Amino acid sequence: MATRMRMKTSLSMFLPTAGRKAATILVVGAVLVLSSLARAQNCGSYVVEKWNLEARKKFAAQRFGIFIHWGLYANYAQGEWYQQQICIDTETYGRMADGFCPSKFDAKEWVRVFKDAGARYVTITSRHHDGFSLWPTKVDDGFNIANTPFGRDVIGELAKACDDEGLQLNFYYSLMDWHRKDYPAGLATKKVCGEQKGDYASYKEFMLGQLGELIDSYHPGNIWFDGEWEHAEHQDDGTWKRTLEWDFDTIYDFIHSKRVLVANNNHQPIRDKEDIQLFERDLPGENTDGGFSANQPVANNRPIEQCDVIQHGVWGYRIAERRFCTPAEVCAMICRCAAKDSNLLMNIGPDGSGRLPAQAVEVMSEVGKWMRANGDAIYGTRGLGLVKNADGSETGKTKKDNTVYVISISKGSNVFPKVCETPTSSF
Ligand code: JFZ
Repeated sequence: MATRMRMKTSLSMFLPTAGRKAATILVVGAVLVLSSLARAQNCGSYVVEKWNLEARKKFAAQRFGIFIHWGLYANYAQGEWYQQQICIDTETYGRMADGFCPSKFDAKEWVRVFKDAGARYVTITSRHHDGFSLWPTKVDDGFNIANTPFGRDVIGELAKACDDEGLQLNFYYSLMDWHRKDYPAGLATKKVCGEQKGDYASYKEFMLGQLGELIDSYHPGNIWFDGEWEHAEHQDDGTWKRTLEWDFDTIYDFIHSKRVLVANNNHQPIRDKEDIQLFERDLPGENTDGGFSANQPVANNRPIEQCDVIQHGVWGYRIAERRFCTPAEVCAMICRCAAKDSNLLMNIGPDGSGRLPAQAVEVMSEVGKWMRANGDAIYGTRGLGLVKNADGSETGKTKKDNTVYVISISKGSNVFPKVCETPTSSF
């Protein structure tokens, strides 16, 4: 728990002018308004297809995945929001493409580490908010990996390595964009691009083109959207309004037509066509992260995934940040998630040379040892709940076939969770 508390962050970190208080009010208000808008977008006649239900089940059974935040920002080594935080204009930031040459990138080695840690899938930032694509996309203005000295297809190499080792690859895809002129700037983007009106029809066409490329070329299990949340604005009369109609119906239908699942990190109640519910640095239903998931009800008929960071407070690599979760803390997170019937997507930010931070590799290797001994209590189980005990420890329960797993999670950051198997009949 201590780790979770330390890793808390707030929207105010990202906002240009609003103070912490205003930011909190903004998030809560945005959640309230977007909640009703989200409901309005539900399409009552939507029927989930069989392939989709099966894919959701398969995803939930995987229980543990690795999140990778990697892009040009790794060269700055200041986290993935650096461009926005210090206001580097698009043109200047773009020059970093000329200096992107991660000669140590080795997809096979990454996958060896992930698999050894016990992960069953990988979700990578195919394109983060800076708008730089990690594959040689044909539909953008050239702001992609093909136009760097490196030139190799990072996504393609990772897809091949994952495929060879039986890991599912998924793609984070940013809706928000700090690079393109046709993207209508929202709250966070305005700081970099000013009051850019954009042309959403054109931007949407671009996104659909990229999503089609990604899916047809690399066959992901899901597309993991992020950035919708920057388009809710506070009005003087105290009301809130959505500042962009994303037309998710069209986007989601397109992805589903290719038999790929949809997830959206929007901190909203789930929409009909969203297949996986996401919780960012917060356990489903606890809403303790200071705003992000306040008021986000847990969907009772969807797989759930909680994402979290191994390196304190950042997703993209930050060179000065030496605090990492301990192996026992990561295992405790996996257990808490499983008890809450959720997957854990644990993030690692590789550096500008293409290496996974050495500390992360060490931690993951220990996590793997625990997972090999205790994975029965995690993979393919359903969560039966998590309770906090008077002494600060927690007890989680999971179930598979005729076995209930009772998991004791201690307070200390170096004590690994303990699993006890019990036949269902004794409950
Ligand atoms: C988003 C990204 O901005 C971040 O860089 C990372 O990729 C993470 C997984 O997702 O984080 C958020 C999400 C929502 C808000 C702020 C940051 N929000 O609601 O203000």
